[in-house]
Amino acid sequence: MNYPNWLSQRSYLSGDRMALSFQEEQWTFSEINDLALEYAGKLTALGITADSRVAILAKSNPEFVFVMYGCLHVGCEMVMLNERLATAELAYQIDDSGVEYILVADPLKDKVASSRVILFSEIDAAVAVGFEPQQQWQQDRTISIMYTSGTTGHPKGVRQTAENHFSSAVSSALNIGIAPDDVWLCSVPLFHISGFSILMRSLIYGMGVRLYEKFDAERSAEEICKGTVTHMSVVGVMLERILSHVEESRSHASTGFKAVLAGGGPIPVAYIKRAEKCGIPVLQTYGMTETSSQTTTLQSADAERKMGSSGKPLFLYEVKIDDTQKPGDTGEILIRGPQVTPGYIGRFNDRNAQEDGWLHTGDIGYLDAEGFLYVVDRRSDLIVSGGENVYPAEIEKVLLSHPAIREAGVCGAASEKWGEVPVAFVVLNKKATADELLTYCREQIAPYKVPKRLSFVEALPRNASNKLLRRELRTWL
Ligand code: S0N
Ligand code: AMP
Ligand code: MG
Ligand code: MG
Ligand code: MG
Repeated sequence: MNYPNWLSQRSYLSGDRMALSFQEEQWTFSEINDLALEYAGKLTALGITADSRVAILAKSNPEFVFVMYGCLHVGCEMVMLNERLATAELAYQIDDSGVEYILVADPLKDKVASSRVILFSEIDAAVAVGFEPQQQWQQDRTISIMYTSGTTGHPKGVRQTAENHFSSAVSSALNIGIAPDDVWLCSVPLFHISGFSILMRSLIYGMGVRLYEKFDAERSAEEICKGTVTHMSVVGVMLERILSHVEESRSHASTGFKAVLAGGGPIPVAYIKRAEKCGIPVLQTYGMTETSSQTTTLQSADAERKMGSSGKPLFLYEVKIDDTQKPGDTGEILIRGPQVTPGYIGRFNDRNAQEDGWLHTGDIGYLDAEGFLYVVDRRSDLIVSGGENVYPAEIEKVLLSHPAIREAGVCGAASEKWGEVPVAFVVLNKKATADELLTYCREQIAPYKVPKRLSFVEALPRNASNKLLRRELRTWL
């Protein structure tokens, strides 16, 4: 099956509706489509075709959206780079994905050194060639690729197809509902599926997006209380900061505000209770890069009765717990449905994303007797800091590459500010200070991955086969 071109079709069906607003500016769907066609003509002039794979590095602003929508028209695959990553981490993803070009917003140009870079200003300056968009999009076309780390410390590039995004948007609508005047506040990064999925919903529903380049808790609280937006996606840390502002100003959500979609990691029950007092409905969700956002979502009607649950699978999806007999039994969460990625690119190209048709998430949970999912533990060793994933193996690898470090172990520690943060234990083989080692880390990994604490120890906990016991490290905190 094919889809109509989402940009052309949306512009044809509801071209006059508000598509995007940013600061004081706003664009309708037909204006957005015209801009996307203009960008597609410029990208074509620069040599990008439907067979190309390009990477994009930018902050979440309209220019980024127009470049992406230009790419959507062209039909190339987009590797979405996380702007918080360090140069070496970006270089890995650029190399692994084998992209022809890297489209970089000018303020970030120092982050990538490659002859394949095309700056946004160069795209802007290019002379567009006439561009005829494809009227049909294939269902299995890869639209976006996002890197997500794994237990090995090597990030994997996850394919997200048109079908993945379409079924995700439709399933979300069947659960949350849509109305013509809905506006979704987006201040989660567009390079994460949390943000990108808002753009996909926008094109598929004809829904407006209120975009922020950077999360601003105070202004988000204002938009929610004034009802200038109807929905917003948040991770736990963002929700907490918004609640603090609403509580401080003794205000209340507008009745026009419908819900926050809260995910990316566990949302403390205390936040949900506070949100209720502020009149902010919270939809807790369990989703991931491999499923192009939500797989299960808890409706607000069940929020109190099923406190702590991430809800039921959306209409088209299935969830089961591996190797269990009855409700309440805990095991690995398995997922099946049209939102599940067909697989990876690059060095993990031949790695199956599914076994017997099911995505093995590595997350641990149970289904209650009514079929509500409770996530009780995350993928082995995964630390979620403010909605960003941190894998101990990735940090340990960097620490071990320092000449003064003989052994390194990293685990997550609870944090009031970020939910959880990485902390490191190291065994030295020659003298070094913690400052010196942390500076070394800062040069090679994103700031949120740099251990918040580094302790020197005599030895690390290991089992009989010398495997590091990270869980034991947690008892040292
Ligand atoms: C929480 C955010 C907004 C914090 O960023 P903030 O406050 O803007 O920080 P900065 O001013 O940039 O920096 C200040 C200092 O803080 C450090 N820092 C920044 N972020 C972190 C962090 N996460 N952890 C630790 N430290 C951090 C900076 O380094 C700086 O420190 P110094 O000065 O020392 O350098 C920001 O982190 C953020 O945007 N987080 C959210 C990211 C996100 O969207 N994650 C979700 C990823 N997962 C998915 O996409 C799948 C789930 C999903 O799809 C979903 C998720 C949520 C909601 C809905 C859905 C859905 O299913 O649709
Ligand atoms: P990512 O691939 O970066 O999108 O991360 C997805 C991972 O975040 C999941 O595999 C879970 O480990 C974790 N996660 C997402 N949503 C929840 C949730 N509601 N509760 C607990 N963990 C979650
Ligand atoms: Mg293509
Ligand atoms: Mg991730
Ligand atoms: Mg990440």
